[in-house]
Amino acid sequence: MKHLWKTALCAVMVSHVPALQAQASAPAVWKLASGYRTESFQTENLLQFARDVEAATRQQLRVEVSPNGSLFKLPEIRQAVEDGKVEAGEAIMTGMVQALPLAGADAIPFVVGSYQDAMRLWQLQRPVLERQLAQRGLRILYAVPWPPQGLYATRPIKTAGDFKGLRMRTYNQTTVRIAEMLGASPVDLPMADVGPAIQDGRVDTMITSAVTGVENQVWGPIKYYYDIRAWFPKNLVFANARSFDALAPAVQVQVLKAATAAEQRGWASSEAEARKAVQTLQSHGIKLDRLPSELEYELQRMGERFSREWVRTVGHEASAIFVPYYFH
Ligand code: PCA
Repeated sequence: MKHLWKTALCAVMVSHVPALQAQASAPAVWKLASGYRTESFQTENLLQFARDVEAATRQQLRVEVSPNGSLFKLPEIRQAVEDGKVEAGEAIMTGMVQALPLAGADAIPFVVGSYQDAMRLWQLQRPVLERQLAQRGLRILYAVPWPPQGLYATRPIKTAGDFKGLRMRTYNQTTVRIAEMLGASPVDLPMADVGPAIQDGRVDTMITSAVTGVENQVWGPIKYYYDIRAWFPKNLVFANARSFDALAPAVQVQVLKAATAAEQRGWASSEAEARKAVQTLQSHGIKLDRLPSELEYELQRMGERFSREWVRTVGHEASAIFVPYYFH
């Protein structure tokens, strides 16, 4: 009986093969929305991913990357992909915390101190996030971290009190909370607006990567950079699951292969760019300094407070990530 079933199933499958082949030969075009500018190492990696997909699928799938928020602004990208307005997108995970609290693990200060730690966190986050994104009809392609987040300031920071009243640039809900904890006033600005805001004196301090400081040429008003490695936020590249499922199986395989390669390449370039960027900041007269150990300690305590708040909002899934992160 079992055998008969199998034969019947095979017959059905065979009768569907021509349809599959017909589908496979219809080239698909994906729009991929990104909120970051073309010259960013993240976007360069994304463009390489698009070229790889096109080459590996012999143009069965073309991925058209629209950087710089030109299709959708950074905070709207996840929803746009979910709604099928575009087939794929790239967005920073910490910007998705409202929909996916687990993504917020990326911006808990002073938990992840190295690329190795960041990779360990990603390996624990990925399966859980994959399930949650699947419920929203999304599929993860890859993630790449920004270099470690350092502290920039127009004047020396020596005590926690020095943040009081400073205008701190923030880039999402989590960084706003951090600014509040420090007693600074948050000034929410997309990355592309950071340069002018600093030059016009609208921002006194910020926590972001050295790479972002270089891309925005923050020298001049910014005099100090503290390499505090506060967190390693990742950009996530993802697709609408229906769009992905509509691809021929062989094309799907190539997309995932190119995604794995993009992830590896992206992590390596993030690390290399991080080193270069700190030197560039210094070459433009920004002083690379260390915070006094007492302040470092206070910031650690603040990080713990932040993580308690986060665990409370996320619930048991938070421990599914942090228990193995800390104890294995
Ligand atoms: N650059 C982006 C996100 C994190 C980073 O290093 C920004 O500042 O918006």
